[in-house]
Amino acid sequence: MTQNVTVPEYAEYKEILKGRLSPKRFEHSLCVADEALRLAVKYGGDVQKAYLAGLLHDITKNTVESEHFKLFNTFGAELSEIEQTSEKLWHAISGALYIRYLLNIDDAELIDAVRYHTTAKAEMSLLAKILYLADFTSADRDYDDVDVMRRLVDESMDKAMAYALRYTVLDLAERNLAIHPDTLSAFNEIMLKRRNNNG
Ligand code: DGI
Ligand code: FE
Ligand code: FE
Repeated sequence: MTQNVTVPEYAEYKEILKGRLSPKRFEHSLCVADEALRLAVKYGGDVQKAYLAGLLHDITKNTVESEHFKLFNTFGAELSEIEQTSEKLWHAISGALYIRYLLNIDDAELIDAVRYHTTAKAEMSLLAKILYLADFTSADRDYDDVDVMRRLVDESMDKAMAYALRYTVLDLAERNLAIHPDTLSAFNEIMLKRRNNNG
């Protein structure tokens, strides 16, 4: 496990999460928090913030449609057509609102990391990348190439971002799902960066 790094217990947040999430999703949140902490230690991020972002990132994942839209309306979030029609994207938007306004966590970087943890975007902060990748490599994850993803995330953040975004774009295309412009921006950014670095 992680060496000598301590983070607060966050018992109150865990209680709130337990009340809002299925047992499996609660377990996932704890695993993403642990993995985000590990990556923050490895890549020099803010360990406490990474853990908290991991813990809270899916806070509205098991929320019914009406509650998502209540949060959007109450806090003035305007959704694009693709956001309105892609329900998997709702929890990232409503989750950021929930954390900012209902939990009163006034930390723009943490809120932004949660907001973009599903689509990614260009010019992500270190914290946002840590959360995005921790969601792919947390201990509870079990998809075909999770071992490749776990190897890459320990090798280089850029390699891991490139692999994760390629995986996501291919998966969405294969399932005939619309690809969010933020996902494509993140994909293009990392592919151009790798091309330039490779000469
Ligand atoms: O909430 P998790 O399951 O832990 O993971 P997540 O927040 O990364 O959500 C993954 C889901 O989001 C997966 O079903 C694919 C979907 N998704 C990610 N990017 C896009 C997307 N769906 C659409 N339509 N467009 C995207 O760009
Ligand atoms: Fe999520
Ligand atoms: Fe998640």
